[in-house]
Amino acid sequence: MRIDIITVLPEMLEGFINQSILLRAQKKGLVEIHIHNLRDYTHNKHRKVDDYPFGGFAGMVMQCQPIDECISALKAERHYDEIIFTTPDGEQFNQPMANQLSMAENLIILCGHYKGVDYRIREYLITKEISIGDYVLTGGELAAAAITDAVVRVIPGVIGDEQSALSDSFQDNLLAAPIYSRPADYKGWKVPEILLSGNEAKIKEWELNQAYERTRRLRPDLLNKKGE
Ligand code: 6GU
Repeated sequence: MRIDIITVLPEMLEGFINQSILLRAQKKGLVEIHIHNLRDYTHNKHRKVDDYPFGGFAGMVMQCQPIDECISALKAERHYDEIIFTTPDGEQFNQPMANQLSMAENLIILCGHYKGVDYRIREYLITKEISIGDYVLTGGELAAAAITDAVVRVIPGVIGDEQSALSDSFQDNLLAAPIYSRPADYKGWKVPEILLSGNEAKIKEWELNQAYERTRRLRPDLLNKKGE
């Protein structure tokens, strides 16, 4: 899969995508992530990408031309399954959306600046608008990073033990059970006895009960979604 991210703050994303699991996924050839600096698509001396809004409103607006030319250049090379715009008024991102996007061949993510993008971009070029939650960030870069991370990690082969992506919290609308490592007793803080028993069936049963108990207590809303 290939992800093209368009931003005015490329450094913010470069660091993020070249670390840890995202870096390894790229090295393994499971994903290509390309960051595009929107300023490279301007034609003015100061590489300016925004201008005053019509109507006398406050703030600045990212103009159509650089965004259109960047997206057009990408679309001339390959077909894109979705052209995503990150914005707080988009559809709320969740695990099913990440799973679905992970099956795409090519994605564009345009990092939005709220109020700040000429609406014609959204009307004519964008196919999907995504928010990562009900709060406002200064820009869409952090949202693009979150989406990229969640999408890439569910691509088969990205996480060593494939089971582990499937058994995540939210994959089945259940929170994960608690997990522990050695030592079994640290300063008197003990690991649940059952996990040391070697009884696989009992351990599985404990894990599922814990998952239900934690979901009921912390995220009862998820139980209503089960089986949806
Ligand atoms: Cl996608 N962008 C911005 N600027 N703020 C957000 C967001 C996106 N999602 C939640 N808050």
